[in-house]
Amino acid sequence: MDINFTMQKILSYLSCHLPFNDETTYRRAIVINGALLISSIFFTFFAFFNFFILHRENIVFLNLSALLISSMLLVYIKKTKNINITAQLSTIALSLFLLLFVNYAHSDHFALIWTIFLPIYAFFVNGKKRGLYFSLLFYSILFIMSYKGIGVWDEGDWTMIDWTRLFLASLLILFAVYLNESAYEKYEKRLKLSRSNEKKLIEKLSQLSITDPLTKLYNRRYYDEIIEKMIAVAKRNKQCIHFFILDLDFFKNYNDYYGHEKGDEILSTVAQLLKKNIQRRGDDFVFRLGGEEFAGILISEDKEKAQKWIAEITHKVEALQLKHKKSLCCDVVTVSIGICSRCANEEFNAKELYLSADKALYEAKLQGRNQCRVAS
Ligand code: GH3
Ligand code: MG
Ligand code: MG
Repeated sequence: MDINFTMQKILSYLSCHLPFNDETTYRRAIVINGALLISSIFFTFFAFFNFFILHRENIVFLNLSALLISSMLLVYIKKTKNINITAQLSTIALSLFLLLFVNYAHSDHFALIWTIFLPIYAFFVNGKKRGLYFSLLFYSILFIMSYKGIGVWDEGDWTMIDWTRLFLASLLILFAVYLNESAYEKYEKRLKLSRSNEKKLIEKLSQLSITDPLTKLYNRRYYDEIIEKMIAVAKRNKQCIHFFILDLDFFKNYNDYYGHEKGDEILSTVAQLLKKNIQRRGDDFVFRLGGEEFAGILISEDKEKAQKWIAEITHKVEALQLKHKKSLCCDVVTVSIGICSRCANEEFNAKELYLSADKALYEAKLQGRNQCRVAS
């Protein structure tokens, strides 16, 4: 038998099959369920033992009441998965049981020893603050009760020294569990903080890994990642996908004449224009594929309208009137575009889409640049 596997099964059962994303709740669920389960078994045994062997009917009544409450709480926690309420109810039940038990048994047979379980349980399942309230309330009653028992309990054998021992030992255990819980809560807070920082960092990193640093557009990596998905979306929605590649005209000449920095500014300006005009809906994307080459994806039913909209980009870039003295086609910065539109009923894939758009772009360049060509 695989011990680890069995233990996992037991823990999963005791944790009410809660997801392991909140350690505190998970830990509390296990402790509460485990305690309720064990007490149900023990109280069944004690009830039999006290009734048939010791003939202590008073205690039997107490045992059966505890068994009933434990079982009811077990059903409650399984049904509602409300860990907080069950924690409080079970702590109250345990306090009442221990106080009644001490009241019946006094200090006979070390009966008082069982009271150490109250602070341990209360802190474990309720946390530092509520655990302290429950424990202090419990001890206030216990200490008064046991103080009143001095010279009375155990035919006068329960003395002031015994009471002082109980008092000191109880305070000591209360202090120890309080410290333990405080340390745990502090550690947990820190863990949560570092986890949330880690999450933010991962989000930032993954955002960075798909963003072009200069233009802040999506990069080629993201294009590779998303293109298949977008084709699937278009096919599923019975729509058309419009893919285009945009390339700046005579951009090498621009760099050579105006300098690389000015060239970068042009790239950013064109990128912003693209973003503003194309990436307006959730299904539209623009990318910087590399160098002075951009791409875009649009999904829509109306093929002509989409192509017209994309072709408009050439006019919009020209309208920016960014001086380009070394362009051989105009005196301002211009772009050439190749579009490939494919609809759900056609057979195509990402590679074909790209090659067709690239071919159309090549034709646009060949035809004199500053224009848009649509692949057949
Ligand atoms: P065509 O009209 O045929 O596209 O000619 P072109 O000069 O634009 O094309 P070519 O491929 O010959 O040159 C591309 C130039 O783009 C080369 C390089 O100077 C420029 N470039 C590529 N990446 C960057 C960049 O990150 N910043 C800047 N400023 N320029 C870049
Ligand atoms: Mg170019
Ligand atoms: Mg190029």
